[in-house]
Amino acid sequence: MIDAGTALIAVDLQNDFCSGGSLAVPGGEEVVPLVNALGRNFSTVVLTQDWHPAGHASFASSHPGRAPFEIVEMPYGPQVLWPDHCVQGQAGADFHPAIELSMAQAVIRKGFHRGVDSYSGFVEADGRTPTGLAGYLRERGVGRIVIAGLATDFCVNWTAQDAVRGGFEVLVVEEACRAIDLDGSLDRAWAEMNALGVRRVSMAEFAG
Ligand code: VGL
Ligand code: ZN
Repeated sequence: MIDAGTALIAVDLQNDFCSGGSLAVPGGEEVVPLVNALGRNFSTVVLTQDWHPAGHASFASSHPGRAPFEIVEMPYGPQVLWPDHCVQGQAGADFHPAIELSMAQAVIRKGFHRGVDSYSGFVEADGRTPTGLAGYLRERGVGRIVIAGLATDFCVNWTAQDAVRGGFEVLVVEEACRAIDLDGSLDRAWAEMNALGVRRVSMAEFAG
């Protein structure tokens, strides 16, 4: 068992990011058994859940004349437009049925403000609205965070970066993540995480 000062954060393991979902990440469901295996070795496990209201600003359908994967300028910076996904209360927003939910002690929902996206589990895309996750972890004595899930180049990347900025030591388990990879975003994500001191690790470090 890994000490309680190290938390596993499993990012956005939801139906819409798996095969058949509206924003399917290639191979997304393949990480589910890996995350389950990790989770069994951690005493502190948190799940994040992308949780958008209908008509969310990150949906291309909310921007007349725009198509998914185009980029628009929002008050807080550039925003990739996505197909409608992870709409509150719909099946696409549910966790993948094979995730062992019993291992998770908290679910952090994000992206619920209509006008602001939140790839990060810590801070919304405006760069200043916290979700409360840092305080939750700190109060529980967590100093080290291990991240797995979807998608490597968006929600995993932003969560990892904000975790470093929040003062945590951060490790990302590469095989337990899958990427969207838009125009080189996966390589950029690893470069950004690397520059901040995020450690890229393999399953063998945490699940035997
Ligand atoms: C995500 C795009 C939009 C993710 C969430 O989980 O990486 N990507 N919303
Ligand atoms: Zn989203």
